[in-house]
Order: sequence, then C-alpha cells, then structure tokens
Amino acid sequence: MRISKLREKTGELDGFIITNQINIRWLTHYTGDNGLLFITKDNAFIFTDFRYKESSEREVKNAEIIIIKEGLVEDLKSSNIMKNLKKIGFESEAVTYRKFEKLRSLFNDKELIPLRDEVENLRMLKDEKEIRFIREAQRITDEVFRDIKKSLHKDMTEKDVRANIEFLMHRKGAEKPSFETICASGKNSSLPHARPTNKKIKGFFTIDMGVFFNGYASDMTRTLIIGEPTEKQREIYNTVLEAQNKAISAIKPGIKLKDLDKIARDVIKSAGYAKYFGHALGHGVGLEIHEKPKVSEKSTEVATPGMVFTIEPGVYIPDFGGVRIEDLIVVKENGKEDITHSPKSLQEMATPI
Ligand SMILES: [Mn+2]
Repeated sequence: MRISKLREKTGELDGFIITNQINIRWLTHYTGDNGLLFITKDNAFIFTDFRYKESSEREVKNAEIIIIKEGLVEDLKSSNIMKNLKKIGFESEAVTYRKFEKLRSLFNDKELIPLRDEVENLRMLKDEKEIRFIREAQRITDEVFRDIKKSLHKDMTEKDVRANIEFLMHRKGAEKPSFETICASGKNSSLPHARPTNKKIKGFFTIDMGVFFNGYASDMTRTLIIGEPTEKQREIYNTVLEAQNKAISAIKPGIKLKDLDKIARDVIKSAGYAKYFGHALGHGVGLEIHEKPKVSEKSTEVATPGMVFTIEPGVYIPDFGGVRIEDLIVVKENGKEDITHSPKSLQEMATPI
C-alpha cells in the first residue's frame, strides 16, 4: 500500500501533513481539489469540504473522510488528532508562507519539519495499473496523430491543426489534453514551446501533444516536413532521430539517466548542433505531465523498472526551424518498452501536401 511505503520512508515522524493534491490523489485515490491528508503511524484522515463529501466517500478506501466546518488546518486542530503527536512533517513545496504561519501558530507546541519530494520519489516507480493507464493515454495519442497526418492539407493553419487534434482527443476517449498542444511550423518550429498561430503550415512542422486517461498523462512529439525535404532539413532530422534512437537503445535498469542524456547530446554535438539543443533529454510522466525523474546532465537517478519517462532530443535553429522527436519509455526488468508507436522515419514524416 502506498501510504505504508511513505511511512517506511518517514519513520521518524509522528504525523505527515500532505497538501499537494496530486500526492493526495496518488496516496488515496481522492480526486477533489481542496483537501488535506494527515497520516499518522496507524491512521490516515482526509479533510475536505462538503462539495467532495459524496465523491470522496466513493473514491477513498484507505483514509477516514472528515468534512470541515471552518478550514482545512483549523479543523485538523479541532479534531484533536494531533493532540499527543510531536514531530509533524509537511510538504515544503506545497504549503504557502501564509499557510505555514497558520500551522505554526495553531501547532506551536509541535516540531514542524519541512520535507521535500517524499511522495514524488515514490511516484517515480509506477505499478502495472498506472502503466496501463499511461499506455492507454499514449494509444489514444498515436491514433490522433495517425488521423491528423492523413487530414493535413496546404491551406491549414497551425491553429486549425491544433483544433482538429483536440477534437479527436476528446472523440477518442481522452479526459483532456495533458498540456497545451504545440503545433509549430516553419520558423515557429525553432521555439521549443511555440504557441499555434494563424500561419499556414510549411517546412518543419512540430506537433507535441498528449492526453490524460484516468488521470495519467501521455506525451509525444513528431516533426513532419511539409513538402519535399531539403538537404539541410534531412541532415537535421536524421541527427535528432539518431540521437533519440541511440539513447532509447541504451535504456536498461541500472544505467544512469545522465548517461542517457550524454549519449543523445554526443550525437548532436558531433553533427555540429550542440548549441541548438538547450533543454534536458527527458522527464518523468505520470499523474503529472512533468514529474520525476528528470533525464538531464544533472540527473542523479538510475533507470529502475517502473520508471516512465520521455526521450526527446531536439535541434532548434533560430530563424530557420527546429526538430524534436519524443517517445515515452517504460523501464522494465529486462530492458525497456517504447510505448509510442507513431512512425518517425524521415520518409514517413515527409508530407507532400
Ligand atoms: Mn515532453
């Protein structure tokens, strides 16, 4: 059970206040957006308001639901659950300064201990069910991409394509996009996080998209080449693809994530494009679109079965255009599984319209 795993990690505490709503969801399946989870050595309590009374009673099996009268922290105090407890942890990144002051004044007889990433570190390793949801989110994403690629024509703008993508996401059973869909073509494609414009699609055309399914995200990028690819476009495209393929091939339990970043970066460097690849190689994906582990030069983690992360090298040349190719990888006991099935060879991305 997830809560017991957290207790094992934080054994010195008498209680732990969880206020990051995603962490509360992961620990208890509670999906409301106003809640406080308090975990003791033997019990767990969710403080929430009337709006989530019925839904939380349906969702949560491993914590007692307490409907608040005054406020999350005030009711935690008046519940007296904390009465004989001394060492209380809280999530330093999920408590505003104002809330912290309230905690400090209401619980001035306790030792309040700021903690970081305790739940996020556990969330890095997905169980079978979580991987199923991510795989399903990616399956929908692959289907959307397949249909979109067939539907492109020369009079479409970036915004037209974005609208069609998001329509299809919903039609195919997604909850919603997992982030703002990127459709960036021509010179716009040199901006890693470009916003879609009213310009007609041409040149490199980067589509970065994903959906939520049962709360879990997918994330994929493909770069199409509208019209006949030029020599320079071919060279850049194949460099990024080679960087991605090499990094993915190297994934297996035990490899350092920073080594994966280096493998991809070295390919791009030897092709002379090092300064045009300015972001990390990848990031974890789960209940959040960006979560631990980061796959970068600074990563400290090693690939471990159950991790799910992206591999997304890119080359972005200002005033020319850019290419990014992104797949979603699950680390497995015997290696890895690339759960992205959309094509990505240069031939298949060249789109004469
Ligand atoms: Mn990504």
